[in-house]
Order: sequence, then structure tokens, then C-alpha cells
Amino acid sequence: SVQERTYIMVKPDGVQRSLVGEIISRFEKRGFKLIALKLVHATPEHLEKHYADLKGKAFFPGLIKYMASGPVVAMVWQGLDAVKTGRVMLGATNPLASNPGTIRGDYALAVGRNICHGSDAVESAEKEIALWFPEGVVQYTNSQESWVFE
Ligand code: DAT
Ligand code: MG
Repeated sequence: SVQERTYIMVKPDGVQRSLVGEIISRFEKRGFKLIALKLVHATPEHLEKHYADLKGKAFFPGLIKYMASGPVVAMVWQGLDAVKTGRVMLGATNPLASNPGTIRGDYALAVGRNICHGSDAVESAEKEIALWFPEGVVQYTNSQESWVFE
């Protein structure tokens, strides 16, 4: 739906490598609406909740350590098929398999340093938005909307 929301996050390596503006710019230019944004240095406990589905994987401890190693940029983007389209814009989980033209395919090489996160389903998006933005998101009218959607 046009109102669909997805949770997009620039990971610590993306922040350190000065890719925040580039990633935001891609979502802006595509036509998505930014409805929440903050820089946050997350705790391991918070990140374990975010990645709860992966608990038990061999890479889980390393993933939490990496994600807690510096600030991330937490964002909510809204628009037509935001979840699925967001995943396409990010590229495959392993950057070696990500197509050029995707964020990971253009800026990353290693699965453990893949610079960005995007929700994988509408239900997980809503869960992640609630976890990272308990204060809620911002509602406003964007005057370009009628030029982006029919
Ligand atoms: P995605 O981030 O594409 O949704 P995921 O949810 O399966 O992928 O995994 C979350 C993150 O965990 C992923 O972005 C990078 C890391 N990861 C996944 N598989 C990995 C692996 N085999 N080795 C190391 N890190 C991995
Ligand atoms: Mg995932």
C-alpha cells in the first residue's frame, strides 16, 4: 500500500564510512517519505531484541558486537511497497551477491559489514518501528506526493 512503512538503518560501518547522506538520498529520490530519523548508539540488549530471530546463529555474537560498535542511523520510510522495494534497494544480504546499483552492491563487500538494514516483511517492519521509535513517528503532508503516486 501507499501507506506502507519500513524500518531502514545505516549500520555503524555505513556511518563511519560517511554513507549516511548517500543512503538517505536514494530513498528520498525514489519517492519515499521520511517519517522518523535519529542517530543512536544502541546497547547490546537493544540489538539482541532487534535481531532476536537470529539468536543461536554462529555469527550472532559478532553481529551484536559490530552493531554496538558505534552509532547507527535509524529511519522510517513510507510509500508504495516500502518494505519490498526497500529490500531491493539494499541488495542481497551478502554484498558479493548484491547487484550493482543496489546500496550493498555499490558500497560493500563483506556480509558482516553490509552497511545497512531493511525490514524483510510488513509485520517485522511494524515490530522494528515500535522497538526503535517507541515515541512514535511524525505525520505530515509532503507536497510532492501527488506527483509520486496516482
Ligand atoms: P538481512 O540484513 O539482509 O535482512 P539477515 O536478517 O538474514 O539479513 O541477517 C542479519 C544480518 O546478519 C545481515 O545483514 C548480516 C549478518 N549476517 C547474516 N548472515 C551472516 C553470515 N552468514 N555471516 C555473517 N554475518 C551474517
Ligand atoms: Mg533481516
